[in-house]
Formats: sequence, structure tokens, C-alpha cells
Amino acid sequence: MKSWSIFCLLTVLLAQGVFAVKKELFKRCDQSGFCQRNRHYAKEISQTKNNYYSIDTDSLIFGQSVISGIIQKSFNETFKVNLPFEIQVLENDSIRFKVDEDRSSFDLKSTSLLEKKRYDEAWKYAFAQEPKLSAKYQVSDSLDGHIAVRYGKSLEYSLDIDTASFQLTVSFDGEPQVVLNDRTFFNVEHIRAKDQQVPNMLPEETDFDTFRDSFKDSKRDTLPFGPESIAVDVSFKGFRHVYGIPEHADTMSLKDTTSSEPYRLYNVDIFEYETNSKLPMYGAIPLMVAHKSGLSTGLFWVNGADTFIDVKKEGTDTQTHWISENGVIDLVIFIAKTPQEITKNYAALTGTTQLPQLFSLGYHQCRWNYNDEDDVLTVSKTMDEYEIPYDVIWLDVEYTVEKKYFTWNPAHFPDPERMMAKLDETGRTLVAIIDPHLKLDYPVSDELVKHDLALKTNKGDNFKGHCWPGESYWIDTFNPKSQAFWNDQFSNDSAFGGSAINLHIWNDMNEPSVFSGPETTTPKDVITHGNFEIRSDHNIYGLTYHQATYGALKQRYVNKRPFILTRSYFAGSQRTAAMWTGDNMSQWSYLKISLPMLLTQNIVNMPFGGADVGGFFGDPSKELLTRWYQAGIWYPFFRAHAHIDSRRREPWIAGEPYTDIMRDAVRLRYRLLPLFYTKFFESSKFGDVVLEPLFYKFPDDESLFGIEDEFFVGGLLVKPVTDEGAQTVEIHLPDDEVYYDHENYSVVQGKGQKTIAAPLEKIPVFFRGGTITPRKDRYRRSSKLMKYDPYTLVVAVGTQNKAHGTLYIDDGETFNYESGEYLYTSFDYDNGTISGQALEGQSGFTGSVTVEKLQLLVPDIKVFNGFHKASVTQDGASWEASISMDNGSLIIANPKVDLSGSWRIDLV
Ligand SMILES: *[C@@H]1O[C@H](CO)[C@@H](O)[C@H](O)[C@H]1NC(C)=O
Ligand SMILES: *[C@@H]1O[C@H](CO)[C@@H](O)[C@H](O)[C@H]1NC(C)=O
Ligand SMILES: *[C@@H]1O[C@H](CO)[C@@H](O)[C@H](O)[C@H]1NC(C)=O
Ligand SMILES: *[C@@H]1O[C@H](CO)[C@@H](O)[C@H](O)[C@H]1NC(C)=O
Ligand SMILES: *[C@@H]1O[C@H](CO)[C@@H](O)[C@H](O)[C@H]1NC(C)=O
Ligand SMILES: *[C@@H]1O[C@H](CO)[C@@H](O)[C@H](O)[C@H]1NC(C)=O
Ligand SMILES: CC(=O)N[C@H]1CO[C@H](CO)[C@@H](O)[C@@H]1O
Repeated sequence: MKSWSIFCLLTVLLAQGVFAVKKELFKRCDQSGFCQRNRHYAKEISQTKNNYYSIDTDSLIFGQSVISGIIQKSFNETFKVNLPFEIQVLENDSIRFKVDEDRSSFDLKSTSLLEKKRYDEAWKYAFAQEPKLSAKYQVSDSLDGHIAVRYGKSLEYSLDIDTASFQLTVSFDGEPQVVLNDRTFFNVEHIRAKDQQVPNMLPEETDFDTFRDSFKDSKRDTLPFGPESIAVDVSFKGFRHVYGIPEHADTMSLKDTTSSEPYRLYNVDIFEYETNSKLPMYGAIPLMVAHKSGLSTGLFWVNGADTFIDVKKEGTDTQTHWISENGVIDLVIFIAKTPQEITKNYAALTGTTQLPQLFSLGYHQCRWNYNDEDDVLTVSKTMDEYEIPYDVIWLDVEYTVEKKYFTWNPAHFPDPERMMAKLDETGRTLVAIIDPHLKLDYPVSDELVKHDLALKTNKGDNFKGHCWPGESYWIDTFNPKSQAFWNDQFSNDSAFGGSAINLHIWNDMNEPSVFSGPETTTPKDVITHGNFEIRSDHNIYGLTYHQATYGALKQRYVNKRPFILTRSYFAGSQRTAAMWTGDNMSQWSYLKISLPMLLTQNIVNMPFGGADVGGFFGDPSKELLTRWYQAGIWYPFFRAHAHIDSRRREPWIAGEPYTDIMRDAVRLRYRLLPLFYTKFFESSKFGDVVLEPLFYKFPDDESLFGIEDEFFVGGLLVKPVTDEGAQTVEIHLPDDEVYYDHENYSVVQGKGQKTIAAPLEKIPVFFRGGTITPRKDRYRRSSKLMKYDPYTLVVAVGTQNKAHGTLYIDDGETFNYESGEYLYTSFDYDNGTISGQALEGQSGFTGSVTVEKLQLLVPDIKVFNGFHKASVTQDGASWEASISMDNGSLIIANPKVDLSGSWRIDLV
């Protein structure tokens, strides 16, 4: 689920055509006061070239790792607004810049429930901990009002602060790379009294919607602070490509917005709209990565309010303009040699992705809805009859009584614990949906109100709105006290989960979606914990909600990693949840756009994502469904899902040859689970991506910077087919390495475009020469049942006659890996010798790890002529293993090595 389409059909939109209305529900920039005012200001100030902002040099204080002072907004000699700022030099060569507003002399009406200060807490949710400061910086104050700060390990970066025009320039090797306020769009709308109406306007400002909102249902917004936006322009010098700032159904390399809408970040329940759009979606990660050959930078805009971002391509530069409705300016500039390092530095600040339970990397079978216990168990059994592995079956809202969460409809699910126990017999997990809206008048919402944990209206009453169950309250998960309440609902002596050990949770509708609200969400003057308007922290609500669910499951299971799927997310969400791209259409264009969307999620360090396989709305053709499975097996989160009005489409329904092809695809995912799990470990440990855009592997090749329909997963180059009727695909080989077809091992080589046969049964996937891929090749019904299966290692020998790979293994479900109970090992091939050695930690790993097959791919199998056997050495002992040729590869069968130790195999 879901969208609110059904509800809107029935109620809100009777006056307007349903299909016409979708886009019109959401504000354009010119319908949004703060966006329109800042775009206007930018246009005017470019003409007048006036400058109102400068640093009061007397106010500067140079601390250990922090430079602070006052930026003044000067109307004239007598009227100045003080904007305290701070520059922090962080570790990993990052610079953090914050600007607040001194509101001390402003008298907010004493009756107001609200905090007077600007909201300054987004970082507390986004960052994994307090950022680490780096003491290493040097200041040389020069004469003409410039302050030069040098920083970095060898002081290779510099920050130039132009005090008179207030501009910040980050340089590397003496060349300017990132310039803040390059075009003087910096703007802080200072606080002013409502009864003054429109005082203190600069000549370049407009008063459009300062104290009112003229957009549709937003008209009731009380705007108690009036205009209070923040904005700044940031230029990336010599960078033609910028990426990131999900979630948008758009290209990976972001587009120029000069003559379109800006990209908007405002978490909303959006549905069924066109692809290639800058409209806001369900989640927001305000990290932009800019890349050019030799250097990458990142800009992290730490703000949870409604935000618009303009992008302008200007010669070889990209110029951006960041506009948020309120809060403080809080941004971090990252700089490094490669885009992967930017992702890692951002991960060091905000936390890496959780290490998921292994089962959650398997196949998820979902639809709205599996109707009752019998339906669930029949689907489960049928998967086994067709020998299609799967790990998780899902329940959408209909399992409840009248969509009251934490209840089960007794007619359909008389004994949920019994059902879950049956699923557990074959290692399967149930995921059930729990949303943040709680229907009025039932025990859970009564308790919520009793504990005073609901979102509040601007008058301090419990906020009520419409959602699935009708009139509802919303839990305020900004309030730390909500955690205990939430824990109780999930506890193992609650009626909901009982003592089941295989129940995990789907958090949907947590933008939050409010059917009766403006832009499908809460009014902006709703109040959250701490007496802030949700105007300030709206985009963070979804994160606080799924984090509360994570906390509740963690306490329920004590030592098991919770699996949470969330629709809404913010920077930091990667620490506790997976995401999916929401309510797709069953159309080829949506299959196609899923790839750049998920690559973007990887760039911004939230790799655990997927799109609904098959598409959510409508009925996919058999061909589309099949191609979607073939693409979906590469999504880090692999789930099929369908709308309640769509026909059943479990993989066996299409019939042959489709069912066979889908089965093969799902089984390929299962064979590659060791690879996916290893990639997730490396992501959780080092901040690596899981799906790797080509330009991450080849950051100096400009011809790859825009490629968004191919990617790597470890050593595999993947190009899913996303065109109807395709019999071939064009694949772009990024380099001159050998690439081996993953099924028949035939070689393609030579940088550039290649045409590859891709009939329906074919997934274009290649082992890149120089890599070693771990697999488990035996079919089992679920990942848990594969636990003790032996490994296959595919050694794809590269042009240098070498190959390398890694493998991570742990118990797949607990936190014991945190105390060393894991194996992380690496493999190398070098000119006829294969060896393995443990990499680190793992004091607590016990047990042996067996290999049933080593498969060596070489460009010309003749190089193995003259070898007769393999000589294996481990722990001082030696023995022999037989070799054979198979389809142009060399097989070493059952070499009897134990991967948990060091070993070596020589061809002799
Ligand atoms: C960030 O800096 C810390 C301290 O210097 C270092 O330990 C860490 O490895 C760095 N992280 C990255 C991703 O470079
Ligand atoms: C300075 O600007 C303020 C705000 O616009 C205005 O109220 C005041 O009259 C101005 N003073 C002078 C001396 O121009
Ligand atoms: C319930 O959870 C607690 C820990 O929160 C655990 O000690 C207890 O054994 C669990 N009970 C059941 C029936 O699973
Ligand atoms: C291997 O598969 C590819 C792609 O389908 C095809 O083009 C090629 O001819 C095949 N090679 C062999 C040796 O069968
Ligand atoms: C590779 O191994 C062969 C013997 O198997 C040897 O003749 C040759 O010199 C080796 N090449 C390199 C580069 O070590
Ligand atoms: C060799 O290739 C054929 C055709 O792709 C395949 O059916 C067969 O299973 C392969 N042999 C092995 C041992 O993998
Ligand atoms: C991956 C994918 O197809 N995503 C689409 C899902 O549906 C939303 C609209 O609800 C589209 O915007 C996405 O492009």
C-alpha cells in the first residue's frame, strides 16, 4: 500500500476529475510562499547586485575547531538583524556551517504554545552521534576582508571567508570547488510581528503569502511566525553532474530546473503520477553529491522542513539554490577524491545502513491483500510446489478489525500465532503493516490519548484527521515517551504478536499521510513534541516513527535484528529501516525509472531499497512481470506487491514459459545471497554502496557519469531489460576488462557499446574479470534452510591474470557479530594459485565453512592445458583435488577447504 486514491475517489475530489487532480494537489513553487519569495529575490538581486549580508568582523571568535561570529542583515545604518553563525571543522575534511537568528528581542505573544527559537534539531535525528571536530586548521587573516582557513590532513583544503559580501569558498589545490552565496541568494527572512503586516522588506523582496497561505486546503494555516525562510545558493565549480536529494522519480544525474519546477523535498503520499518529475515523494534525504574527474564534493542540507532546490547548469559549473520554509541553516560540505568517499564520509556522520537479517535479502511475497490464514498458507505452499524460494509473506491493512492496528480480524485470522508458527516451520517470516494513524475510540488510541502522546493542533488539542480507519489520531514519535508506549503494543505478552518469533513490521503512511489534510499530510501548524510546529520537522516524522518501531521490535526480540520497511524516510533512516519507492504503476516506464531511483538511494547511503515488482497499480503483461522479476532480483530489497484491485499475479499464475523464467530469476537471487549479504556487511561497516553506479567504479571516465540503467553488484555487471519486446540490449562496457556472460561464460570485451542477445529468458549479467563471487547453488525453500549449504566460488580471471573477492558470514539474525562472531574472509587468484585468508575480528566465529566447487573463468581455456589436478594446502596438510573442464571453465570439485581458515590451491 498505498495511496489514498480510493478515499479521494469517494470523498475529497468529487468536484474534480480524478486524473486531472493528482499533480494539482501539490504546491508548485509559485504557489508556495517561501519558494516563490526566494525565487523572486534571486531574480531581483541578480539584477540590482545589492548586498545586505556581511560578517561583523568584531564579532569573530576563533575557537579550537570552531569559528563563530555574527552575520548582519543590514537594511540601513540603524536597522540590522543579527544572525549568529558557526563554522565547524569536522573530521574527514568536512566543513559544517550553521546560521541561526537572534530572536531574543522579539516578543512572541505570551499566549503562544510555541517555542520562539528557530528549530535546530534536525541534526539530532540525522547524525549518528555528535559530529567529531578536527582541531587541525590554520587561519591567516588577510587585509582585504578575507579570512583564509586551511584544513585537512596536510592542509590541502582551504576555506575562504569573504566578510564583506559574506561568501564562503572551499578550495582544493588552490582551485575553488564549492562556493556558498556565489550568486548572493543567501537570505534569512527574519522574524517580524504579524500586526506589522509587511515591515522591513528589502527592495528585492515580495510579500507573497507572508502571513497567509493562499493554496487550496493550506488556507487554514495560521503561519504564526509569518515569513521565516532560509536560503542560500551553492555553486559547484567545474562540476557538470550532481546527484542525490531523493526522493524523485527522475534521472540519476539531476536536471537543470531553470524552466521547470525546482526539486522539492516534502514527504507526501503521492501516487500514480508521471515519471521524470520533480514533485516531492515519500522520503527526503537532502544530500547532493557533485562529481567531476578527480574530485567529488557533497552538500548535506540538514533541515527537515519543506524544501525546494533549483539546479542550473552554467558552462562547466552546476549552480544550486536551496530554499527551506524555516529552521536554521545547517549544512555540511564534504570533499574527497571519489564519490564513494563522499558517501562514506556522509555515512561516518549519519551512520551506515543496518546489517539486515539474512532473510530480509530473500524474496518477499506481498499483495494488498492476503485475505486469511488459509490464503497465506496456500500461497506459501504453492511457492514450494513450484519450487520458487521465498522468505517473507506480507499482510496489508485488511488483516485488522476495521483497520485498527494491533488487532486481528478473528474471522480471518483466528490464531495468528499458529499461522506464524506454521510459516516458521520452513523458515518463513510474516511482515504485517502498522501505520501511525490510530482510529478514535479503541483501547490503543485511548491509551495514546491518556498518555498524552498524540500530535497536537495549534490550539493544543489532540490533532484528528482522516486516514484508512476514518477519524484518527497520530502518535507523536518525536516525544521520547512514545517509545515505552510503542514497546507495549509490540511486546510478546500483547495480543498482537504473542510469542511469535518471526513477525516483523511494515510502516506505511508515515509521511504522515492524512487524507483530509493539505497536500495529503498534516497542516503545517500542527504541533510536535517540544512545542515546535511540524512545519519545522515534517520530513523527519517518518524517521522518528520507524525508529520507534525498530526500538519496539528490538525490545521484543532482545537479540534479533528488527526488519522494518518504511515508506517515509529522512537522512539517518538507513540506520534502522529499508525503503521502497511507493505506489508504482504496472508500466514499463516505472520499471525503467526504478533503476536510477535505487542508484540514487545508494549514492545517499540508504541502499536497502526496492520498487514493487510488477508495479502496484494495474495489471502488468506477462512479459512486463517477467522482466520486472529479472530486474527486481537486483534490488537490494526484493518484494513483489500489488494493489487490491489488481489481479493475482504470484509467479506461477502467468504459466509457461513465464513461470519458469521467473523461478530461474528468483533462484538466481538466492544463489547470490552470499554476495548480497557480503555487500550489506561492507555497506554497514564501511559505508560502501550495494548497487554501484558505473561512475563509482570509474570516477575519472566522464562518459559514464550519466549511465543509470546499468550497475555493479560486487563483481557482477548488470543491465536489466526494461523495454517491451526487447530481443537484444545495448550494454556499455565501462573498461577493457574481460566480461563473462554469467550463464555460458562467453566473453565480451572492449570498452564501449555492445549489443547483447536478450531474449525473454535472458538477464544480461556479466562477471567482471578480476573478481571472485561467492554463491550457494542449491535450491532450498528459504534462506534459513540454506544455512549449512556449501559455497561455490566463481573466479573470473582478469586481464592481469588475477582476481579478488570477499565473503562475510555470521548467524544471519542476531547482534552477536558485534562481539566478533563472524567471518570476513578474502580470496585471491594469481596465475594458477587460489588462496583465502581471514580478514579481521571474528574472534567468536566457530564452525567450518565448506566449498563444493571452485569455478575458474578465463578468456581462453587453453591456458589450463597441461594442468592435471589441484594441490590443496591448509593447516600444514596437503591433498589433491580433481579438475575438469566445463563449458569453457575449469572446475575444481569439492576441494575440501575450510573457508574459516587460511588455505591455498595450486594448479599442477
Ligand atoms: C573519518 O575520520 C576518522 C578519524 O580521522 C577515521 O577514523 C575514519 O576512518 C574516517 N572515515 C572515513 C570514511 O574516511
Ligand atoms: C532603516 O530601516 C528600517 C526597516 O526598514 C526602517 O524602519 C527605518 O526607518 C530605516 N531607518 C533609516 C534611518 O532609514
Ligand atoms: C518475552 O520477552 C522477554 C524479553 O523482553 C523474554 O525474556 C521472554 O522470554 C519473552 N517471552 C516469550 C514468551 O517469548
Ligand atoms: C552466451 O549468451 C550470449 C547472450 O545470450 C550469447 O550472445 C552468446 O552467443 C552465448 N554464447 C555461447 C557460447 O553460447
Ligand atoms: C605463471 O605461472 C607459470 C607457471 O605455471 C610461469 O611459467 C609464469 O612465469 C607465471 N607468470 C607470472 C607472471 O608469474
Ligand atoms: C554447460 O552449459 C549448458 C548450457 O548452458 C548447461 O545446460 C550445463 O548445465 C552446463 N554444465 C554445467 C556443468 O554447468
Ligand atoms: C520504481 C518505480 O517504478 N517507481 C514509481 C512508483 O510509483 C511512483 C508514483 O506513485 C512513481 O513516481 C515512481 O516512479
